[in-house]
Amino acid sequence: MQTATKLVPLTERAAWKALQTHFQQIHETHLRQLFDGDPGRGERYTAEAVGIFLDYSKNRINDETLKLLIALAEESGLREKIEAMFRGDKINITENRAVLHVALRAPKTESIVVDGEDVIPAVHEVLDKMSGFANRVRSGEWKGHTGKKIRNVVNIGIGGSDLGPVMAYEALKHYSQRDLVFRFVSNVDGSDFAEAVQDLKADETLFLVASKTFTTLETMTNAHSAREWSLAGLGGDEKAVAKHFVAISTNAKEVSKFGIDTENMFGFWDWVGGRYSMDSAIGLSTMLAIGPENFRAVLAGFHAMDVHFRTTPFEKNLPVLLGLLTVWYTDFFNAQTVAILPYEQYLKRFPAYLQQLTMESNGKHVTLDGTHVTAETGPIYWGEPGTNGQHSFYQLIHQGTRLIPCDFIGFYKTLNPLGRHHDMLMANVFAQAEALAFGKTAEQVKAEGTAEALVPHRVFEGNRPSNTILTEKLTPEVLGKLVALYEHNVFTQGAIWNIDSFDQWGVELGKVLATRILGELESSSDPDGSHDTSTNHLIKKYRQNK
Ligand code: G6Q
Repeated sequence: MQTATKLVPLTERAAWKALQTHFQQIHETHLRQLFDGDPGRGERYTAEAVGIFLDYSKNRINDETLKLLIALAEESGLREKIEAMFRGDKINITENRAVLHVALRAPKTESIVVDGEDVIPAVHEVLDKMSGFANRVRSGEWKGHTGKKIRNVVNIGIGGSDLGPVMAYEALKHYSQRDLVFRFVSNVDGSDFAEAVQDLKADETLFLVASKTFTTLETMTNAHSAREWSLAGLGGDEKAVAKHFVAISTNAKEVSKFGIDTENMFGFWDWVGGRYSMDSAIGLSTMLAIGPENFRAVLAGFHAMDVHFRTTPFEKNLPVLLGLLTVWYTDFFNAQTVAILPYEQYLKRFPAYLQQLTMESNGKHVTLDGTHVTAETGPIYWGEPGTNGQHSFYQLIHQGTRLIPCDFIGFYKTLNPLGRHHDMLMANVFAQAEALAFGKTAEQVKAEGTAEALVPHRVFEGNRPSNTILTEKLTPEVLGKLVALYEHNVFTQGAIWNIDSFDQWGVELGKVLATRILGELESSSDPDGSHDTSTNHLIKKYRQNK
């Protein structure tokens, strides 16, 4: 195992200590005061790059906070860590792997060497193979076993092999080929598969089995059920598999074992983490939906943000600023969550996608050198698209007792202009962020003629922080930029906490835990009762009632 450069524990770093003192001075200061004392604040605390505008003025910070957070980033080795990732160093030390999602969107002219080999030519070879295949399917040249055109594409995968593809399909539906139907099956719950195929015909249906390892229980179970369903609908001829199944994997051996010709396999590499893989061959469903050219535009968007992250000074660096603000609230204000609030219906799965990206990456309790962290790590990410959330959980953000930093994401233009809809949507973004920051005082409430007894209920304390992210409209390129913005935001947080943001031992545990119990649920003889009494009882109850 490669070992990490030893860093001074986070809470002993000089900038951390300075931030602690500074926190005592600033944490009671209201955003109203910060704005009153600085007429230029709303324009000054902004940054814009690659067409993405960030207003971070409604955060509980001043120039000193920013200076100290940036000093913390420097002391935590963020600059060197960024370079190490882009260079292809094996920064995922617990799996001894490079972390090179940035190579997936690097232009052909770049060179990134891993274990003595430049990985860029292979990346472009796979992209070209995907493009050829996508063009054949989209044009109808690729025929199913009975000679029919493919009309339905079903992606089977879970976790990183599902959430990115689903999110990207939903986000870019506007650009999709509308005569192709896309479905996504992930859960081992048979209802997921049954519902996905219930109105489809096998002779027009193509399955993409997306699994980095090709051993994941859920995906393999669904893939085998898909194989049976497909063959049953195609007269049982095994040869049909070649026309109706393709694999996306790093494991050629298991792909062949399943019966998929490796000719129909799209590869990627161990240096692509599942949750960082939507821009690898795992994005084949996206490419089938929006076409190779649009897919390359997604990659160009990712790359533009990569270059920004790697080359821009921290004080103007969008992912760095977002990451540092999250550390500020998580570790000093003890905020436990971050709300992601996209005001764009097509981004309805973006918060779910970010949940995996952020929480699987930074849900860690030990540092790279194996010692227990000395400060809180990964906050809980959650959210829903606006304005829907406003009619439910925003209540708690406005008037509850917890501090919930919010990221509002809005667009200057809509993809579906319809009367006044878009102005109304955006008016809500600005109004919500304003209300959260400035609130409404008892005096203001009284001045509105509110009955005395109701005044406390109608007071909004304000001082609730938020970022507002604005960009032109939701294009393939912009989606790439937004995802990369959060990937590097996560990286920044992980660098400060000095954790391995790229392993996932908790997820690996889940992959093995159920296997033993499955045997006990299916066995004809009574299990030996060797679990705790609760688990033994639950197993018994299920066996009696199933
Ligand atoms: C992602 C995780 C996890 C993984 C799934 C699917 O970073 O490792 O979500 O993507 O468990 O794994 P396979 O692609 O190997 O089936």
